Amino acid sequence: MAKVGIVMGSDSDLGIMSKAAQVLEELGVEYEMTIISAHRMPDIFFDYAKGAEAKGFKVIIAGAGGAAHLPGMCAALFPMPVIGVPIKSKGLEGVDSLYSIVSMPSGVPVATVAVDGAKNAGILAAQILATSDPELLERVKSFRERQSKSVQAKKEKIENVGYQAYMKSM
Ligand code: RP5
Repeated sequence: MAKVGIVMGSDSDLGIMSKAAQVLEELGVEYEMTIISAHRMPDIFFDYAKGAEAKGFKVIIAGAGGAAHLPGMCAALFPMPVIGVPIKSKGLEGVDSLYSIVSMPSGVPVATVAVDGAKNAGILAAQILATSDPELLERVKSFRERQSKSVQAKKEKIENVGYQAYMKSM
């Protein structure tokens, strides 16, 4: 059963939101992904957010751009953690999305990642689930280990070949 719901306001968000799905796959976390516009289909949105707990979701990752009310309204209706992903908008570069999502009233938090930060949203969702899942915690630890090794390899390479050769090989 999927423990993470990934929802976004438009298919134009999918390129970014797919990064949350990819990292959850890498970490072996089941998710369910959908598109629901809180503004354009409010009744369907309401059913989704009200039914998410019964469906077995423990975390919702919600991405939206512009007047980005989707994550906040998920948090209003779903009693477990909601992670908001502000999507870069055409007019205001995602500052509108970020401020909309991060500015929740006291009592109804949304854990907000950076503009287009869907990968971190996926990692954070896995870390939340890992607090009660020792096997997932081990997978999160190995993910971080691989990440450290990858940066360490870059450090050694730039020190060995110099920045110009490094840049040519990028
Ligand atoms: C928001 O409006 C969506 O989350 C999307 O980021 C933005 C633009 O949507 P489209 O006009 O591309 O459908 O609701």
